[in-house]
Amino acid sequence: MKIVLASSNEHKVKEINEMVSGLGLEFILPPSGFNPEENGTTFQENSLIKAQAAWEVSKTWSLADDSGLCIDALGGKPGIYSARYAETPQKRIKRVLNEMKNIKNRKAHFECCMTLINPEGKTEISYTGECSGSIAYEPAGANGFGYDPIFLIENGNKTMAELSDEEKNKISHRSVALREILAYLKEKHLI
Ligand code: ITT
Repeated sequence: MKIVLASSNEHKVKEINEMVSGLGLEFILPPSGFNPEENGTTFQENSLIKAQAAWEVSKTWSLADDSGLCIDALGGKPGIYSARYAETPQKRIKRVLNEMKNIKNRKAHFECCMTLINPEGKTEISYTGECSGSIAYEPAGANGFGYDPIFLIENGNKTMAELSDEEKNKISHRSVALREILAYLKEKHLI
């Protein structure tokens, strides 16, 4: 089964394809013309906007991933603005560390809302996965992407960027959401 992945983030595409290897599923990039305006106010709204945009240009199964880092002490920020919090990933990390300077409550979580649309254009399932942790005082590790170097995993003293791909894919917000999508597809005998 082929599913269009409504994303232009190569890291997401890589992680998702790693997680479905051997399942007879193939995620393909959207055809040209895919350029959604992410003007929703929640992960779920943006996820739906992206899935619908991918469906518009492909008219086939489409899956979107809208995700981000939510920090308790910052009232949930950067949240849906995670990808736009500063110009580059390094600058985004710097901004977060700066805003968290002198803040003791480091609690945070990653969120990922996946939305699956069928070839008729109807939403089949939308599910949000979370991964809890906290914000480190300085970056560590070189794996993963985005905010991984400053996200300390729960019950561990490692950042997400110090985990192997396999370790990250076992606990990530993305894997929690994807497992639900895969369970749904299996239940419907689609995979
Ligand atoms: P698409 O919309 O094309 O999928 P995007 O990167 O703009 O790509 P989002 O709007 O969903 O995607 O923003 C996600 C941002 O949240 C991403 O750019 C990272 O900064 C952050 N993020 C999401 N998942 C992450 C992860 O697993 N590790 C680290 N940072 C993550």
